[in-house]
Amino acid sequence: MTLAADSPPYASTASLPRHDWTRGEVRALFELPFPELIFRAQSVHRQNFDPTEVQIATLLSIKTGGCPEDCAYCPQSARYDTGVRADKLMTLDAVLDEALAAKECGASRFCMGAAWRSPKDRDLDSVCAMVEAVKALGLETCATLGMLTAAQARRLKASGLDYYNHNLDTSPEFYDHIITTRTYQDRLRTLAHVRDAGIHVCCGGIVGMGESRDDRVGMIATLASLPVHPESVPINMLVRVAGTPLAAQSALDPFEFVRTIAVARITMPRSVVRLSAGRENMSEETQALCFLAGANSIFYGPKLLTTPNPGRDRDRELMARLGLTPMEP
Ligand code: SAM
Ligand code: DTB
Ligand code: SF4
Repeated sequence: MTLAADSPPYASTASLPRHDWTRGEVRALFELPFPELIFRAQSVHRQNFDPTEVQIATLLSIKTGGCPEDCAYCPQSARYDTGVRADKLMTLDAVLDEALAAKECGASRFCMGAAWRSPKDRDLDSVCAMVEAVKALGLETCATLGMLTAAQARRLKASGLDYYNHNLDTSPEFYDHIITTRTYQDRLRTLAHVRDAGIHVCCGGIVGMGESRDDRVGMIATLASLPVHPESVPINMLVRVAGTPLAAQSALDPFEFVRTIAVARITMPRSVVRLSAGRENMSEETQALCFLAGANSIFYGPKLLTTPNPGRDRDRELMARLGLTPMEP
């Protein structure tokens, strides 16, 4: 949307992002009456973004399944019997075909995900070639490959990687209930390597894993206290996959999910907040509330990494009904 001269000055009234959010302050936001919270989130959103624009990102699993880690939510862990087959790394040509198709469907960002604890250097050679080729198509590039060393992050940067996704997933306190094969500190270290290499950070988490509201507070407070806020903050609703330890987890109140989005928006005002996994089982009304609460990015296309996502027709129709348009890169 082109802004007329008398349109709201989206950027000019915005205050500087804060990095000293206390848990008490974040908790107080979560506890606001719903209309007050949404109003605050909308106000911050409009000061920083055009509220009619949504970023369209596409996800491709370039290496599926067989992961040695024990993340309790994940269908790709080799420890759980989820029916996900372990595949080899895709070829460059196959990845390029998918990237081209994503571009033709209107995506501006292409995210490549691999089910690794961390990439081997030989794998990284292949991924760097993919990043270079996808970027040459004019797409923003993103990868999520697990833990990185500082040198690996620099190599990815040199190949043209724009974003690296590495989620904190939950609060430091709840983390050990969900993953035992690596620590919160490991996650923070990789994020620092990515930041130091000059790659934009995509970092968020999952809600609905049986965590308490205090854990959601702890997750958002940690993200909002990073020295630089992640440029992208994906908020995932747990996709309960049969065979994983969280398969029978009870569903989270959708309003609590919307609250999490709103609090992310308020505390990280200039970050793009992605309404990430979980849309397939979410009503269109809940998704609309997420956009009102400040979400301004989605994954577009019928598959996430291994689980279903709404079809493109459904999303195009929803965006049209809500008057939303794709954000330019
Ligand atoms: N293996 C790498 C890693 O874990 O960093 C990259 C891929 S991993 C699948 C990327 C993210 O997907 C996870 O950090 C988690 O936040 C999200 N995810 C995985 N399974 C999910 C599920 N069932 N529901 C919601 N989010 C999920
Ligand atoms: C993120 O935060 N969510 C995406 C992306 N980053 C890589 C992954 C969602 C995965 C959902 C489960 C699956 O499809 O396997
Ligand atoms: Fe492996 Fe990533 Fe899944 Fe954890 S989330 S099991 S590291 S693919």
